[in-house]
Amino acid sequence: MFNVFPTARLRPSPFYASAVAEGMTAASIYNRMIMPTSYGDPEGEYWRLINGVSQWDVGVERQVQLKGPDAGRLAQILAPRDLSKCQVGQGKYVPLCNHRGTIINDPILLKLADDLYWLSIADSDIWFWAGAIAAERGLNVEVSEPDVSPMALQGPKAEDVVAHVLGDWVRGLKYFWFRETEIAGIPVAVQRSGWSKQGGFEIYLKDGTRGTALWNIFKEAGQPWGIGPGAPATAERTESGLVSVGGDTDDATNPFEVRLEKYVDLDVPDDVVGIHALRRIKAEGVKRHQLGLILDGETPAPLGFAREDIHHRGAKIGMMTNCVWSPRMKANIGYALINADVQAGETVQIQRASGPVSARLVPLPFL
Ligand code: THG
Repeated sequence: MFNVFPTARLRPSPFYASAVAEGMTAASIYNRMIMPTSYGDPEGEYWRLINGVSQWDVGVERQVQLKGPDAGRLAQILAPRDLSKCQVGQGKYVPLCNHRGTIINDPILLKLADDLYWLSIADSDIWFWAGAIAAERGLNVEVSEPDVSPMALQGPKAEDVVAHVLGDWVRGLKYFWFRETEIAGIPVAVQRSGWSKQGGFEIYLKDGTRGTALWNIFKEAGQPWGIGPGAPATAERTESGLVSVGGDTDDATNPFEVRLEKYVDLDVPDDVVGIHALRRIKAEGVKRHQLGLILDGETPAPLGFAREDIHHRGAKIGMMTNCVWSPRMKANIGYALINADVQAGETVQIQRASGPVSARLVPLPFL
């Protein structure tokens, strides 16, 4: 074991002390922050997410705030998805692309007011990007990072816990919709969202000094439902087909290649960043696509993010971007990013460090 020293550039989240107190045993770095990834019982943490309710420090999902008269215009310029009908209190999943149509982030956009938006980002620096584009386009909008940190409650029993704390109105929240409120005087936004397909909520803490207090309120309220600490789970998200931008994508991946087509609207205005490239890519047809892989063998392989080559009939057709043991499928599963002419149903060979392994290509999601 070694010690991690949080610094101004390796920022702990407001829930970091709680994560340590809960017995955090592993962490990663995301958005130049510490992201707890395990509490010592990966299998138990997985089943708690599938069957119960799991509490996550996801303060690394940092917010890019757009504020001012042109906030809505900037949001639309950044996102190749039609936002014209997005209402105050609504969130939307928006792939962000560069001018070549390459996906650079996939935040949840929250519309807090006509002149106030947050982009709840994945792992890349969007403040520079948004600020530069706003300035180049001469927009009247301020790009900043607010004091806002998400904590997630995920799993089939999350709704009962959140309703116990906040009231039954949360049961009526639609997917990605949110409401700003207070919990024991702590300012929060409560959204039906989270990086799993097991259902749940995210509580966006709006005062970084109150992290421990907020954590403990949900920890205590969740006792009757067996709440416990956890983290975004590679196994569950892979089974569920969720995309991890930067993990499953490379520096040439467009949204069509990784099943995000339904979040792209090609008829957004011409000033949207990347839209010309996306229209051209769509017209020419995508060269690669993302499929699931079910690997041969019945013993859990080590977690893999190595981007191993995939071969089909003796030729390299692409790469495996992640690989994890699925407790529900009892198999090692992963994602393939491969030539679009090789379809589900085919058998391929993955060039693993331990030697070649056969795998079957299947549609996503697995479950
Ligand atoms: N919550 C918050 N911020 C985040 C994430 C989150 N920022 C980083 C990262 N996760 C952003 N990426 C995603 C990816 C997928 C989803 C949410 C954020 C997601 N997708 C669903 C799906 O693909 O099935 C639903 C999308 C839809 O239908 O609109 O939930 O988790 N605060």
